[in-house]
Amino acid sequence: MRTTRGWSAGGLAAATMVTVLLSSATGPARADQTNTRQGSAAAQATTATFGATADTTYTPISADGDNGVKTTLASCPQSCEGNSNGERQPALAFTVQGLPANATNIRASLELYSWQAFSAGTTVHRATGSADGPGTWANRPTLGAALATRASVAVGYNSWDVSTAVTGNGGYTFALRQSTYNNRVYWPSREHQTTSIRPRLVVTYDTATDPWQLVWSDEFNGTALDTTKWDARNNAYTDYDLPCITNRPENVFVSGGNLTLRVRKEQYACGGGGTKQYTTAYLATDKTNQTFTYGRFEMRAKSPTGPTNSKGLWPAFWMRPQTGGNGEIDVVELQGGAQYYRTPVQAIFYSYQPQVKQDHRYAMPTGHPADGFHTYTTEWEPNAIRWYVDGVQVWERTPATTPWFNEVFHKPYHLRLNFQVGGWLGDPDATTVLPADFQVDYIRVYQRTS
Ligand SMILES: [Ca+2]
Repeated sequence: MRTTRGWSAGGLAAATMVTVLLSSATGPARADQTNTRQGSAAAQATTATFGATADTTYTPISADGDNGVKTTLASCPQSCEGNSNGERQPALAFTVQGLPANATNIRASLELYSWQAFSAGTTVHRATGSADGPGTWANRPTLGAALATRASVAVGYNSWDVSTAVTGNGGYTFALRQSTYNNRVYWPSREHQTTSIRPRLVVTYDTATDPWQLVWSDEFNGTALDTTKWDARNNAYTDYDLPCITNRPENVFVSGGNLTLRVRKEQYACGGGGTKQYTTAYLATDKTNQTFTYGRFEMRAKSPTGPTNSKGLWPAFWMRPQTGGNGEIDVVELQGGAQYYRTPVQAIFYSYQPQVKQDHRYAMPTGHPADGFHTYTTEWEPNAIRWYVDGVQVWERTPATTPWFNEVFHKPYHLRLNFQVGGWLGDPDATTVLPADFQVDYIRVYQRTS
């Protein structure tokens, strides 16, 4: 084992990785899958009940359960006192509030209580206009779309499905139009002394509960690398690629919301490695003791590996056991050059000598890693490891696919971000545009709570 300056395991790991990726790159790409992230869509239903904030209380009739002042609504198609047009359409206003931003599948029912059963058909409409007052014909609401109809009135709460009208927080006014039964139907108003029979709007919604909870992240929103999280190798080099690794701002910096790993073409005296023709950056969390056993590891990044200008460039986000030894999880390898630029690589390693590994190339259906920011995610669980590109699952490994899964994937791993130059995929040539920036918007680590 050749030892590189300052550390050895990482260098050897990446060096042996390259050979195999080359061999697999010529094989047919696995068919793309379209699964979405697992475990992220569990829904929990919540019900909220709202009382009316206004209604067209009808007061003068002390009959049919009208037990006092402003305690009843009345509906009727005709023969209503004080209503020369013979029709009364009580209106009720509600304010829906407190629904969370991630509320989905919102359902709502308007519920009115009746003391008696009637053969009265009633239709609830969305309404505009005042719902506050005696409900006189002159002040009647303007009826909007019919939402729901009941053929009769039952004793107890009667409900109308108004889900199509209730879309979230906000004010909603409904009017009740009675089509049959030649008399009034009385309904307790919002001011009825018995609170348990007042009008209500029952709203039920789902909230997606994500079992993956954020446990660690670097959003790179400051002005300097957070050295409590990352160790930036300095004045180091590997035996498998060309550059000198430095922690200078010329090679690694945080600005504009991104971490940038920059490869430069320059002559640089690199310790015992002599003069190098390129410089680069290499970050890891082993020395900062940021380690994880299982979790969802996600990077949002823009790679410099475009179709025509990136030969010999190779950014990567990967993980290694904190104690060294066997095992490696590559969230993504973003290899440059015309042959590779569209196919981010997913990989796992058991050992380097002899080399035992499994890998996969995902051909992005449109675009490529250099055309903008993309997300690269690995979900590492006790019985499966899944890879995603832009939220689409592209690969999965399990103990069934990988005989050595259980031997190496149940121990703490640390994170690595590096930007290789040259090596087994070829060195930069005259077409390679330098400096080249590997821009990382964030690194996030989630772990399951359930
Ligand atoms: Ca950011």
